[in-house]
Amino acid sequence: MSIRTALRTSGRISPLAICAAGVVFASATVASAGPTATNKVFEYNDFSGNLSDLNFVGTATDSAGSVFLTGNGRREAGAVWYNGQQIDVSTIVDTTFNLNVANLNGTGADGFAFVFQDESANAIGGAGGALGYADNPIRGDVGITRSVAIEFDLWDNSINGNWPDLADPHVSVHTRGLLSNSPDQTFSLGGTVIPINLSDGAAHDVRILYVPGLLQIFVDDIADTDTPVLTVAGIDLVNDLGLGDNSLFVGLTAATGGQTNAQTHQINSWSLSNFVIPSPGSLALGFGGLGLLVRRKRRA
Ligand SMILES: [Ca+2]
Ligand SMILES: [Ca+2]
Repeated sequence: MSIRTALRTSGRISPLAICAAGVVFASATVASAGPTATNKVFEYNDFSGNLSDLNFVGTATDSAGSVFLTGNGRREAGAVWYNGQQIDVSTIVDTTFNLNVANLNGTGADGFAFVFQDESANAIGGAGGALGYADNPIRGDVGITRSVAIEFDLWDNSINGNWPDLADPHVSVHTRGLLSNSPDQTFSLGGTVIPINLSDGAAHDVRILYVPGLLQIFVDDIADTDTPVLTVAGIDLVNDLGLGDNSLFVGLTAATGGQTNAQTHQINSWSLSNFVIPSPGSLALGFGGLGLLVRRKRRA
């Protein structure tokens, strides 16, 4: 698809237009300025093949072509990290995964998260409402340091009096910068209750799109022209996490709690691409700025 077509088919500047622009930049305009094309870092259509680039931590394991971050036992916490390389977060990062949350013994708890972190490829946070990425002050578990977590929280811990939380289900972006992460809503950069029952046992698609300065989260409707369930502006992973090398581990975490309503968290597929923005000055731009960049390149 050409940039012109990509722009015409969307009422706004879409990620597709940005990706299309990247192909053009790479092939025609900035061949001497370094890599600019969309780069598929990894793609697991299922988890039946070579998994040597994945680190399984805690209760996470692979079975029958899927990754199970937790079983449906109590107080489980699991994580899977891509360990083939750290991801360059000075670029656009576009990741998609498919999962089922099932085997509920009750109404379901606790949820899962996609996590950027600079701690280690063996990092794990607390169980229960800590979702495998965060502190759990009730249990004394310590969360993952230097991390930003996009949580998909399926249990409202405020009703237990644990910590401030949103109604379930909700999506929320959490960080404490260099300190261990926290599930407390006080440390959310943005969150919203979503009208999608992620605990229904069915497969759901999740897409996370990070442009330095802007984070967008899509659930089920994940096409470029779809509306994200949550957009958080003003987030810059390199600066917010004090990175020296612009790169982070990425992974998925999940947890169950002490109640009888534990659930499995089953990942069926996962892919990640990045796209290097060609202009050093464009790193702070959102989609509007990138759109200007696209149009400028078209005229050039
Ligand atoms: Ca919660
Ligand atoms: Ca929460």
